[in-house]
Amino acid sequence: MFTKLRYLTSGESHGKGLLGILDGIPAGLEISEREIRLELARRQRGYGRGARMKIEIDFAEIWGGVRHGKTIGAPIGLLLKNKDWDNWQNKMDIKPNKKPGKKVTLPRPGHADLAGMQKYDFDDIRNVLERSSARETAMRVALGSVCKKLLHDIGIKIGSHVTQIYKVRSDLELDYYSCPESISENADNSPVRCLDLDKEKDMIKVIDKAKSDGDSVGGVFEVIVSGLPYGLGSHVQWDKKLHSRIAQSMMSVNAFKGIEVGSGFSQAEKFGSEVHDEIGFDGMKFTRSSNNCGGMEGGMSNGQPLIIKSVMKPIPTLIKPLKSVDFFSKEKKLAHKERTDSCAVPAASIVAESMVCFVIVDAVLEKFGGDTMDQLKSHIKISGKY
Ligand code: EPS
Repeated sequence: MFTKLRYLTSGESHGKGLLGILDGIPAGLEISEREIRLELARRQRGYGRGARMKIEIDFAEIWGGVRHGKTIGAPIGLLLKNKDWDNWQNKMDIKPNKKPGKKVTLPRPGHADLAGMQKYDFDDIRNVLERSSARETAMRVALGSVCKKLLHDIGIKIGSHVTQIYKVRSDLELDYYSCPESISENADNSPVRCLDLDKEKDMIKVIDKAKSDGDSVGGVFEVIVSGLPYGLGSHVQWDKKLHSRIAQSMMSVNAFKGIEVGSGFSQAEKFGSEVHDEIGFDGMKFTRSSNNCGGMEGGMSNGQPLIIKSVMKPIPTLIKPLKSVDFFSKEKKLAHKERTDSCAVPAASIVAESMVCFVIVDAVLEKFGGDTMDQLKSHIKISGKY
C-alpha cells in the first residue's frame, strides 16, 4: 500500500521492549527524542487505562537515521524499552526458562487467542496475546511522530478528538476549518479527549461503571487534517486511492472496527443534492459550500480538510470474563483474565493520528518527491495547488 515509505515494528507487550524502523523519510528533517516523547506521552494518557500506564514512561531512543538532530535519508531506527520487563523476565525470557509460569489455555472471545492458537499450533496463548496487544501501538506513535513532524514542516496539520464512548455522544458542532493542532490541544486537556465538556462527565461515569462491573467500553474518535494540497492519491487505480489507503492503515490497529469518511454513513439517508459539496470560486481559488466528502473526492485530496472517524470495539480482556472452553481439555470455563484497561479510546485517537500521518507522508512523497526536505519543499512550491 505504501509506495515511498515503509515501516515495521517488533516486540511483545511484556518483552524487553519495542523496535521500529521507518524507511523513506528524506534527509534534513529536524527531529529529536524529546519531540517523539511528547507524542508518546499523549498516547499514555486517558481515563480508563489500567495500572500498566503507571509503570511505563514511554521513551523511544533513536538508534539510526538521525545525525546532529537531522535525518540523513537512512532508515530511522527506534528502541522503546518496556519498564514492566523487570516483572516478566521469567515468563517472557528469550532463552528457555525453568520457571516459565502457567500456560494460558483459556481463549478470550474477541481477542486473537483462539485463531492464533489454531494457526500456529502453540501450546500457550501467551505466544499470541503478547504480540496482539495494544502495546505495539506505542511504537506506531513513535514512528508516526516523525511523519507528523515532516507534515508540520510542510504546513499540513493533524489533530484528533473523541466523539463517543459507549452510548455517550458529543453534541459539539466542530468548526472543521479551525486548526487541527488547536483542536488536539483542547482535547488533550480532557481526560477522555472530548471537546464537549458536558458529555465528558458522562463518558467518565460510563468508564467508571464499566470498570466496577469488570467490563470494558469502546467508542469513536475523529482525525482532522488541514493544509493538504489537491491531488494526494489518485482516481486511476484501486490501490492509489487516498481513502482506501487510509482505511487500510486505520483498520490495521488492534480493535479498530470501522472507518467513516466525511459525513459517511449518514449519507445513506440523504439525497445527492443534500450530500455533495457545491463548488464556487472566490476570485483566487475554488471554494466549497460544505465538506461532506471529508476532503477526498475520487480517491484524491481536494484541498478541503480531511475528516475521518474510526470506531474502537470494547477491549476483549474482561475482569469479569465471558464464557470460553479450555483449548486442550475442552472443559467449559471462563476466559483468561489479566490486568487490562477498561477503556483505551482516548489513546486510540492518538494512535489514529499516526496511522493517518504515515499515509499522508507516503502520498506527499509520491506526488512531490525529493531526497531532502528542501527538495521536497521546493517541489511543493512549484507544483502544489491549494
Ligand atoms: C493490553 C493490556 C494492558 C494495556 C496494554 C494493552 O497491558 P497489561 O496487560 O500490561 O496491563 O495497558 O497497553 C499497553 C501496554 C500500552 O502501552 O498501550 C492488551 O491486552 O492489549
